[in-house]
Amino acid sequence: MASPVGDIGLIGLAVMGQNLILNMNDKGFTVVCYNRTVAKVDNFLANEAKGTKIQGAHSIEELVSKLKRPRKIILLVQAGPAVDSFISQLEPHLEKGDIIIDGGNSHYPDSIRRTKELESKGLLFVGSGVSGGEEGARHGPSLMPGGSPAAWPAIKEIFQATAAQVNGEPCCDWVGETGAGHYVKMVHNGIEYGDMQLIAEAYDILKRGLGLHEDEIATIFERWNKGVLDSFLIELTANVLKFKDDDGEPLVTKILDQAGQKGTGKWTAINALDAGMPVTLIGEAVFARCLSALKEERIRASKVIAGPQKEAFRGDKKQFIDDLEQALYASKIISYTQGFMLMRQTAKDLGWNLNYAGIARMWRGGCIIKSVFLGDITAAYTKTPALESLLFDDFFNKAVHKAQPGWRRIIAQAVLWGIPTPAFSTALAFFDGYRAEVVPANLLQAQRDYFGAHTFRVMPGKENERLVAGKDIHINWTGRGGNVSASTYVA
Ligand code: 2AM
Repeated sequence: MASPVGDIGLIGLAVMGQNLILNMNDKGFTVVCYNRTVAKVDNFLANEAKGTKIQGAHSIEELVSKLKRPRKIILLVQAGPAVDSFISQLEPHLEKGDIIIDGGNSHYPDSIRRTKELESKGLLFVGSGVSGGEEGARHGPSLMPGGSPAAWPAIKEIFQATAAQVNGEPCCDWVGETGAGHYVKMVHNGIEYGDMQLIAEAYDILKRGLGLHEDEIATIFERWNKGVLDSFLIELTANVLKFKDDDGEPLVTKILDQAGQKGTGKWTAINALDAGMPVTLIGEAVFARCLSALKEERIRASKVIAGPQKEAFRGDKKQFIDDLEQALYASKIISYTQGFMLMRQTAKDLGWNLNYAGIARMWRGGCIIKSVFLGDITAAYTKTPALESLLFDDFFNKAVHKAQPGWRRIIAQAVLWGIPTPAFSTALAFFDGYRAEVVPANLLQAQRDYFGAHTFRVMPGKENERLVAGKDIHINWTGRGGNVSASTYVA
């Protein structure tokens, strides 16, 4: 039998799979493809893959037999049971050191489980985030591989060549252990929710606050796209705003204001709650979509709940628009600060060594949140790999200080207008809380101890005979009831 020619195998010939195969083929790799509905293999070979080096297989056995060792097989199938089904079909045909890669939208706990299961059988597993949609898959996605570290040297060349390139650097690097690749993809999607919500709030302020037309707003976004906000989502928004329906009206004004969601933002918010990390902006972005979905109820409420009297804007419009740019920028800095805080905490909880500079670099191109801004985050984490918070980095610290006055003015004005800015506002609330040496949690602790004998600790410097440092103290606040609380020092 002839020696195998395939550099990599790919199972799943839906659009993402087909495009990724064509992309890898363009980069000079020989890809062998397979699909559950086998007719799709022949169809693909006779059409999109015609005239390429792409090979087909009509069974799992044939697929495996056509691959060079260690064998590398990417699954691009529906997340869930289909992935497990293909893994168990592949296993009997694979040998020690072979690599199964899941490039689908799997939830990271599944990837943690699959890494452990396959490693226990001598095989290697990679769960890779793939971002950038069909276009990205075809011409260069952001690839976020994590899983068995031993797999990385074997797949590095193919992955980095296939990924988007920014300034000659691939938007793909090793993310970390077990489920880290799919985890980071999930956080990417959460951050995407936040970025989109911030842009939507800026649009609302410009439209309902300043009373601007979509064409004028598009021009503002185009200008912003040349500055600190330079990003795919800002560019896309300008294009959306300019797009006209057949009657000349901006099409966006005819779209029902009820946002859908597929769940990755929600997963990120749930993870933030589980990790105990204040990732408030993504949370608000998810809730804003939930509120939007209550269309019928909002219509009823709009008839019976009045807001403030609408007043025309009498200030300096140019200054206001510049303030808004700064408000968006500062809020975005907060959102990414929170996202990286979450990744750090999860890495700690799960024992992952995450490559933060690498993560920012992977997101710089190929994906929905790609931006110039991510280059600055890459620089911050390259300079200080163990950076505790983006706000401690000089560049971002200066940026947020510069943005602060305008950011506050925008939120104040929006509040007076009655225009909701959940993402802008929560970013500022986080900022003010984060920079506060003392927050009113002293009172929360007193309340908890008052009603539930939950105890508290003494503030350093305020110790005395009954308020002893390092002890869980309970006070009998009312002079009634018991002094008892579980494992407590009773003062
Ligand atoms: P199909 O073409 O045979 O439907 C996206 O739906 C991809 O996932 C397709 O390649 C599809 O294969 C595959 N897929 C979806 N559910 C599957 C399952 N339960 N088992 C195997 N493949 C599945």
